[in-house]
Amino acid sequence: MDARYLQDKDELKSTADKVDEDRRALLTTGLVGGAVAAAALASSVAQAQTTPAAATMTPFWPHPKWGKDDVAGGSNWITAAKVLDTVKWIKDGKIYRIGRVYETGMPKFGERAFTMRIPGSPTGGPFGKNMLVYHDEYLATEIGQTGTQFDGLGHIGIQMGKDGDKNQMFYYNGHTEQEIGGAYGLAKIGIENCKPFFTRAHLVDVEGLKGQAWDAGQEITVADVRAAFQKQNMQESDVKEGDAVFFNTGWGKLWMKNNDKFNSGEPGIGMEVAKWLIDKGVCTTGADTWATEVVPNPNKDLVFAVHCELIPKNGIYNHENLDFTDLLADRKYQFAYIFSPAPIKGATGSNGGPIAVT
Ligand code: UVW
Repeated sequence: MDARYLQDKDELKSTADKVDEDRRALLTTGLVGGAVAAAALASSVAQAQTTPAAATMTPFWPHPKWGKDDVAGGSNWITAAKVLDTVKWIKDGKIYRIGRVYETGMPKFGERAFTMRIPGSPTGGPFGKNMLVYHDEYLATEIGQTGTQFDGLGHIGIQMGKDGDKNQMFYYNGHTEQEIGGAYGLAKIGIENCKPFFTRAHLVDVEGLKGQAWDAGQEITVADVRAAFQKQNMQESDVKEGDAVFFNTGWGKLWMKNNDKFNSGEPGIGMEVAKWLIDKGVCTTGADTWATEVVPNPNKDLVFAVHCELIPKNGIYNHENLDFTDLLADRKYQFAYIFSPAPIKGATGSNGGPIAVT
């Protein structure tokens, strides 16, 4: 074996050990800053694997409503009736972008990348007597997991056996890592199976409720959700099956202003609100944060537990890094949420340009 190769492997191992140390620091002492926090967070799920909770080991499939063969999860709620019901919420015809601009300098989780290149200047041409010249771009990124990102059903699974046993890592509807994993894309439950969304959405503005942005590690409770509904003059009973519920915490104000802080943790929902969302039968949730859920979780044993509860166990999607600034300026808390995930076969999620129409 090549000596240089062995040396590289040693370097890699010591980097991995360092990431492990960072991860433990995050879980035991809470937030740490910037890149260290991002690296720590990126690998923190592994920490919870060593002592699984009993509930984690209970099979969670088949999906009670969508059945064992389903691959579309919460997007199944979007029926013709749902679309027609949603249209009733469109009153003034205003369109709001609720996604972020994608750019290299945006905050990213862990070591994820976003690199765009436009070769040549222009890339090609001139063609024909009309002398057409053109540009095209090359993009290297975790395409479904950077910027405004929509987590698909193949993004999150739960290990229920020994480390590395791919037959015991379970995803939505009990699909195993062995079945779905693949270097060139997921063999099953890729984002191409998710149907387009056109549904009623409710924005829970907990920043508005408190009069200030929330801090990392602060958990939004059901009581907070109810108080925000009341303050916003909305009824909890307005949330119907197949609707979307989003959260504004104010954390999104850090986007491109203080990326290290943005990455170092976040306020968000915990298991209590996750269960409320499941009871309501939402199709998707989302927030102005990179995970929607509270990080670090106030329960030090839990890491991205809301992801586990919503995505593999209940087929509920999660739209992260949304931007509600314009909606909030107009005090629009209920709107038609319109989003069609890019149908990239075998992808774990989607980027894209979600809109709110009022
Ligand atoms: C993980 O990938 C763990 O989180 P997110 O969905 O927030 O990117």
